[in-house]
Amino acid sequence: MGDVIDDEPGFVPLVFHDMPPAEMLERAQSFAFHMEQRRTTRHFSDREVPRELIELAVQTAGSAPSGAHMQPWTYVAVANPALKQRIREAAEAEEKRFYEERMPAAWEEVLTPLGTDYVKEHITDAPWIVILFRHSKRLRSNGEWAPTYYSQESCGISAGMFITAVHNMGLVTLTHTPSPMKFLSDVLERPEHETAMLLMPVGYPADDAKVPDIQRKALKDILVLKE
Ligand code: IYR
Repeated sequence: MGDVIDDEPGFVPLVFHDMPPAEMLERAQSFAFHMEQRRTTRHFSDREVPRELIELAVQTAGSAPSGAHMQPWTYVAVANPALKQRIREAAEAEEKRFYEERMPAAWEEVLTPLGTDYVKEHITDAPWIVILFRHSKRLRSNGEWAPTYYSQESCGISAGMFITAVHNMGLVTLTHTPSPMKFLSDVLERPEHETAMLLMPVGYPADDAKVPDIQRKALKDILVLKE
């Protein structure tokens, strides 16, 4: 069996660590418990975070699976205060219009309990903001543009891994979606085939950080078993 794979160009043996069942269960339980503690907060401290931690979170995000292995993502990590200020001002201008003019009633009714508004202090408070750009196209080696595949799904998975990595290293983040986001391409000088998808401040929570008093769905409400 191994011989067949070894002989196939472009393939290498899978590195897989078979774990004892008791260890599997122990790891699954402790990881689930750890992830259950994750919360999204809008209240960040300005306490510094070393660049290496941000690099490791993006490295983790970059290990995500992606459609046709296109890896259709670029993470832009911003610590520069002047740049964060410009991004905050542009985001707040867009958000003000959304909150005061464009938000439909059905949207407002589910957003109000989360306590969001157009003021985005997290963009300047957090030591880092990380913007995920999705690649909608790729340049082929013959110079022609071609589509990427399942880039929304791929970037969604990658962002989830980024959020998990940030929680695992003892920091907090927020999935902020300024709308519309085109200004991020301009301010951060990204090429036309990259589209901003998420803005994630990363840092320590503020001393008085608050989170909405909300519950997660129970396992029985999100899992359907057919055994
Ligand atoms: N983009 C806005 C509005 C907003 C929308 C959803 I859906 C949220 O879960 C939270 C906020 C903002 O970032 O404030």
